[in-house]
Amino acid sequence: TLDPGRVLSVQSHVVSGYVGNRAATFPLQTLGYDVDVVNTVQFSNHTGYGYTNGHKTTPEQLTAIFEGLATNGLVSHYRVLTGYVPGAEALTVVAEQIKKMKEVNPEILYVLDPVMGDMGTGLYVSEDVVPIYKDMLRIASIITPNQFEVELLSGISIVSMATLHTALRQLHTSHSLPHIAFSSIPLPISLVTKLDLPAPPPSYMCLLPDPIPPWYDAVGVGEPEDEVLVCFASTWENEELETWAFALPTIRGYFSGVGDLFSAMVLAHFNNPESQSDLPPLPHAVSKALLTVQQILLRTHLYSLIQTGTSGTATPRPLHHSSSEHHGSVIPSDAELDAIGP
Ligand code: PXL
Repeated sequence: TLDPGRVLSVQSHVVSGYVGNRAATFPLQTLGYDVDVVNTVQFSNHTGYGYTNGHKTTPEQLTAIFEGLATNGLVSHYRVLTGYVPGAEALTVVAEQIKKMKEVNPEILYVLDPVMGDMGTGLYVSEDVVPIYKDMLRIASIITPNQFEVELLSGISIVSMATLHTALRQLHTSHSLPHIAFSSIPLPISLVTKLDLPAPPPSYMCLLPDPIPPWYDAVGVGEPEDEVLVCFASTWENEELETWAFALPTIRGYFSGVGDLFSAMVLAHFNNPESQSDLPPLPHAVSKALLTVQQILLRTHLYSLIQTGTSGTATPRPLHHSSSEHHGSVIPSDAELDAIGP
């Protein structure tokens, strides 16, 4: 039998910084989950630094870990999450493990984050993982790709709302994939409110605070008039597609591990009896996840402003620390931050 409070998280470990399991584990624990952590790599730091040292967990080592868990009867996770797996052979071992778990318990909730790269950075895993991820789509309950990953998986380049819609529909229909949470794409707000999508149009949810706090622009949160991030969630059920769009303020900073935190929070809030609402399961989980991510990013951004003066760059750390005076007067209080939300 499955334990609804247990999570199996298969992602990277970095010694310094917070991506992969280092971004997912603690937030999941604060929500009460018992998190079993398999590290696919142990790196000094994330790959965005340009230089990374450390090692990848070999396919044999991953097989041994899964075997040990199974032999001791320790595989009863209802929630399973996979993220950064840099090589095809290792990913095949992970896929086989999840297939085995699903054969025994088909109701397992499997959130697949096909971590492969980003629009700015390009591919940061071996390219032979792409066909394996395509094959894994049929065992996933929810996938949490970014634009780069949707394009790789669907083979469709996203240049308009119509092509985005076609790509999402293709991923759902050709792999019987129930849910996609497409982590955000920057769009002007004017576009979002009259989304030119083919039918059915998405339900639109605005996660921008109203009114916009006076300190927003001063600390580097984009004015919603010109820049918002839009996240799309879609559910394919009874041969029908339902879509939701969420608008969020852009924070002008450089962050890593945001997608990893997002996928963990979607996993945590989907079909969680302690976290229910009137919304269907996917938009409920996505809105909860987005609000958590937004709060953490805002606090990280403000912390970085206080540490570094004006750069607002979370990582990699600047070499020179300057004074925090410049922003001192506009940094909002915890109470002001807590008040943010739709
Ligand atoms: O955030 C995705 C991610 C996970 N793990 C490692 C990474 C990255 C992105 O750069 O380098 C090791």
